[in-house]
Amino acid sequence: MRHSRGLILFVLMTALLAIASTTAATPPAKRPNIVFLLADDLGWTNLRCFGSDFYETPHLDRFAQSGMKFTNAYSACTVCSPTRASIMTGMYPARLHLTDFIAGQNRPFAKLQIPDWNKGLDLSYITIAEALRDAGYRTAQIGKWHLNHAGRNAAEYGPTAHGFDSEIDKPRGTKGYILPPGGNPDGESKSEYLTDYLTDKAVAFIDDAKDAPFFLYFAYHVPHTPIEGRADLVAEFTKKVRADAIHNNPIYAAMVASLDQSVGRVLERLDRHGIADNTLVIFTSDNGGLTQRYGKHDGFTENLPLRRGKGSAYEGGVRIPAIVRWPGVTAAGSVCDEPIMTTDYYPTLLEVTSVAGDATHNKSLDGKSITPLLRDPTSTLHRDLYWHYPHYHAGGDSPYSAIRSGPWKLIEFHENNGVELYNLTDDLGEQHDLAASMPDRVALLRDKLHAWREQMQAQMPTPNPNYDPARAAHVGRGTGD
Ligand SMILES: [Ca+2]
Repeated sequence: MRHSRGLILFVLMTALLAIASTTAATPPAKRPNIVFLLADDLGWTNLRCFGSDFYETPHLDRFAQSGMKFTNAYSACTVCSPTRASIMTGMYPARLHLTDFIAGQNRPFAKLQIPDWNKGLDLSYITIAEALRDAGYRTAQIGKWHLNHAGRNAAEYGPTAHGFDSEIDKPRGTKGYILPPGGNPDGESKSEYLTDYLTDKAVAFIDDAKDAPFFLYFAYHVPHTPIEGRADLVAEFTKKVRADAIHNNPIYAAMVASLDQSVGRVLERLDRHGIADNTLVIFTSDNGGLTQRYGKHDGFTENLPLRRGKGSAYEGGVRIPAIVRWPGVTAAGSVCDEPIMTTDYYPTLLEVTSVAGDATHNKSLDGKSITPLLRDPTSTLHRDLYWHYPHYHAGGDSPYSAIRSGPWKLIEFHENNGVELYNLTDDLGEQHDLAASMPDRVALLRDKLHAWREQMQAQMPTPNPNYDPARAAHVGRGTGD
């Protein structure tokens, strides 16, 4: 009896001492590293863990299992540059007046004339890279930027002008995704496929920066056109094509596989250095998958069950995969259905890193921190989301604005001021336009959309004096990619 009482006391004392020593030994919280992985034109269903029936993404699937998957994640725009600007600034493209891919597309005889928009991200904005760098982070940009002012000195508006300590993109002489012969002599992979080359640079940066808080913004080119995969992967997927699958392009599958392998290598590097537990990793895309050009289905990929793809006002244009892992916060394998947008990452990253940022810039942030969702995926952000695209696009629709409010989505097409209304909970594929049967709901949402456009001082398209119905689809000079 006495013996057991003594043992209990001993155990209690040991436990108390252990707690005390743990408390005393806990170092001040280390600021987390940030790794932001951005795919280009990757559609909502284009990962296996988001429903692809053909593409293989084992590394991203495992990553999703270790973090939080967002099923209602949106790009701020249906094309590249504006979404990238929204990530860098936390603001809506409409507010930035940067609303199309740089340099955009000119339709001289279309019904509407597009506004005179900003073809570059002005230096007056404090990008997330600048905010983090000024707080002591090492910052690196690797891959595609697409925020340069067209026709001006690229270095003047490139990543290093916008807060990145370093920037690396494709080497000179690269054709599509293929480096010039001998173009990657120092790379770990020795591969002459662009994605592998950029991944070599990304892991080399992590090797070098592992002891400091760092922000790595790795913006892939895949799976954007040209559709061109690494030969061994194309051969592998060519053997696996199935006639009954929604996704059936082996070259596109090879590009997605390259992306997946790259994400695997980046995540492995964090593990190897023992810094994964102190690194927040975001994976997402900049717009939906490209499914058609000039009204013709191009067969590259599909976003089904979503309607349409890149360039379009429908969900296929703007709903994208998103996975976030914040170790110690996001529950492994969790799923969040609350809508989020690429504008949200700026305030989220400020909060996660405890960086104040620039007070003036922050007053105009349109995004909301998603940290409540990362802590509890069932919580809500209580807000509506908006899009404004006063442009024509080869992939899809004419100029439009849209709002998502709860399950409702209202699209306003500027050529005729017509509206379409969908309930995304009942009708994810946007097949049943409810506008005619729900005039009150339409009026409410249209008022909200117009009030938001006023607040943004959004640029509107105007009637085109050179409108020629016979030549409306003609693409003039000044087209970009
Ligand atoms: Ca894109």
